[in-house]
Amino acid sequence: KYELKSFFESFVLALPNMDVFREIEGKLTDEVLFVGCGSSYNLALTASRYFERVLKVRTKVFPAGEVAFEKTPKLEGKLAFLFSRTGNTTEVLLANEVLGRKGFKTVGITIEENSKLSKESDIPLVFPIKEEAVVMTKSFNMILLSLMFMADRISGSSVSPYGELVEYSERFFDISWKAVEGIDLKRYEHFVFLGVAEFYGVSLESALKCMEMSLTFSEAYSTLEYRHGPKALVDGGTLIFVQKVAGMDEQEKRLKRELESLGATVLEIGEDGDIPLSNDWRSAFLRTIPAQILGYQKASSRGVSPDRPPHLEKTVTL
Ligand code: F1P
Repeated sequence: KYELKSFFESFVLALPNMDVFREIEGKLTDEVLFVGCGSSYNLALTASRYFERVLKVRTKVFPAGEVAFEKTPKLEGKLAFLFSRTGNTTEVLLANEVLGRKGFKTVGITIEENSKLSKESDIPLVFPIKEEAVVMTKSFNMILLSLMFMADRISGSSVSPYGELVEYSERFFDISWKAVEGIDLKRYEHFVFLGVAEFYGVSLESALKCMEMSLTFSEAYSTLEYRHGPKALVDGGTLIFVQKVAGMDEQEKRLKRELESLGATVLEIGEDGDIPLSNDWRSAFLRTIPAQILGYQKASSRGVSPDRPPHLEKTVTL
């Protein structure tokens, strides 16, 4: 919790001296690619939506495996962001090679200075974050915060909400912890995460987190998509998190009523929600925290390790 605050402060101080920042700034005129695997794909998806929103750039997002084996539509543009916490995931490295051959400048976003991605990408962007666990948690939040902040700085939009959100992060963590602690987790074997736009990326990441950490069936949808089929699986063992968004109050209320009438428990994250938070898109970097806590607490209640899921390695190689 404390770490997020000190990381943010040092990132803000370092930003004006980052060459990478100026290089990126000058190359945002064409379509920009966002590429990654797993949590890093969810990070790419979430960041791309915010870049589109504030910088008015066109973006395309691909799982690295589709770029690596050239299964995408024709790729246009000059700049590609490649995300990999460890910087050694095979598909991301192959995607970096393919994009290089196609004339893209690649920005390698990672936390490992000595990784292949930081050496092989044209513009390495290495964040000073330490994360030992196999499952990616704080790197997701911190890298997302940094990229959104960068996008706002480049576009000249206000960055003051970040200060307030980072300030609120410790309380948000505590509130989320208590909210999850208040749930009888043994009752639930099905977790659902709903959100739109940036908060859809956050929901995908939330579901992946709960699945990896607690080995519980978890899924994510764009909020109203959930009514178009997936709700057939709702019962008393379903716990649903809705990421609230400005301008959809009425729809969210009706959805909550409907899902509760089917037996589900629904928790809302956002303004006037069960876990209160600003509805500003900039709050995206905090919105995975309730799921990270849920994954942790559910794993504890099942006696499994939230840090080391079976069959999974920190770096997935092909
Ligand atoms: C990608 C990833 C992680 C996941 C697990 C396996 O890694 O899929 O998202 O949590 O650790 O690898 P990376 O390319 O970001 O290092």
